Amino acid sequence: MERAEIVQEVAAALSRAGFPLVGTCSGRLEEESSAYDAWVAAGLHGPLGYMASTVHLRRAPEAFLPWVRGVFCVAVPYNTRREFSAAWTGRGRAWVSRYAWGRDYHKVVMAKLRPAVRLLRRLGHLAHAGVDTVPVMERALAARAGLGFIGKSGLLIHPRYGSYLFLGEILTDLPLEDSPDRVADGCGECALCMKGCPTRAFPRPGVLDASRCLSTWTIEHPGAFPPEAPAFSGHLFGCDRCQEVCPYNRRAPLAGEEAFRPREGWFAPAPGRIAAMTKEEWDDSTRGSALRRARYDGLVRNARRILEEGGRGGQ
Ligand code: B12
Ligand code: SF4
Ligand code: SF4
Repeated sequence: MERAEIVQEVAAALSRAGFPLVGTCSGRLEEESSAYDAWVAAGLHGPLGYMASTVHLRRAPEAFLPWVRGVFCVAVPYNTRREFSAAWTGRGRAWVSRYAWGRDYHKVVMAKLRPAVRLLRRLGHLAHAGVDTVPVMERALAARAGLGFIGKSGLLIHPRYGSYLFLGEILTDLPLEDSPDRVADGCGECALCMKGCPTRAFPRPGVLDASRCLSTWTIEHPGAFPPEAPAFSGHLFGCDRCQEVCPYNRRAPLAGEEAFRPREGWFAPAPGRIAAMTKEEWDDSTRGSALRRARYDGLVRNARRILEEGGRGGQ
């Protein structure tokens, strides 16, 4: 089969699996990898030690798997319901980022990638799927594949679907090219995400200081908080503020994926209820959810911090 035919077949398999956005890129990221080096050199990865220790792997997919010659990039929207966090945290409820409302996106997206991986392998090619699970720069790859532009929020934004997108990829030995149709920057004079960030985490447009981001502290950081940790302002797990204010998300269509709908008990919960949760209750109610990344201790710790900051514990 000709290369163009294989690309068409694989792209069709990905569309059938439920990805409205599919593209290819070569995996060469010279400019972006210098930006990444500069980000780590400036210490902007903060407490995310793994972002510094894997720099050499993330410079290009080929550094991770030497046989990679091309990448199929995909995105799937998770814009479910439209309630905004500010309204709920203002009423004393705790906010769970909407990406964690439903079934763990790693599992959902990986399952959708599998048929295309199998197809590539049947056609005699090496293929390895990733959803935030391989050390590659997913946003930079997706931008090169024509899936969107990188906004001042640092997120990949599609002009129609906005930024509530999960990204995934299939690394392959099939040589592929960057999309000739890159999406042009669409931020213009807007800077709502930078102004809307509760912790002022953007030192420059598109550049995030992870040591200020609430996602880092509420999800990634284990144990007690050092004095430099910012106030949580009602955020229990992750944060959506820089996305909620983005005009692209305000007009984006809702996602059709059933698996991303909020699960019982985790949409804007009362912090008092989470702080008092037993390990068994946590285990039952978070099975198959991305919330497990913060572990039981992390979620209870976060809820206590919200209460200490003055969040109300009522039901
Ligand atoms: C580490 C990480 C985090 C960290 C650090 C975030 C960060 N901005 O780096 C923390 C824990 C804070 C985090 C938070 C979130 N994350 Co996160 N995260 C990642 C991860 C694992 C790596 C990101 C990374 O490489 N960072 C390093 C920086 C340097 O890379 P970068 O921002 O991609 O920057 C590139 C471009 O922006 C560009 N660039 C940036 N600045 C400049 C400047 C110049 C001059 C140039 C030329 C280029 C350039 O080049 C850079 C590469 O060097 C990715 C998955 C992956 N493997 O890619 C998910 C990922 C980025 N996260 C994701 C999500 C959903 C989130 C949250 C929304 C979750 C939440 N609601 O709480 C927040 C959003 C915060 C934000 N505004 O970015 C999605 C983003 C989807 C999208 N539409 O873009 C990803 C892709 C996971 C996925 N598979 O869907 N995340
Ligand atoms: S996720 Fe929240 S804390 Fe992090 S950059 Fe966006 S608005 Fe700021
Ligand atoms: S809020 Fe404005 S500046 Fe920020 S990403 Fe969206 S369009 Fe760009």
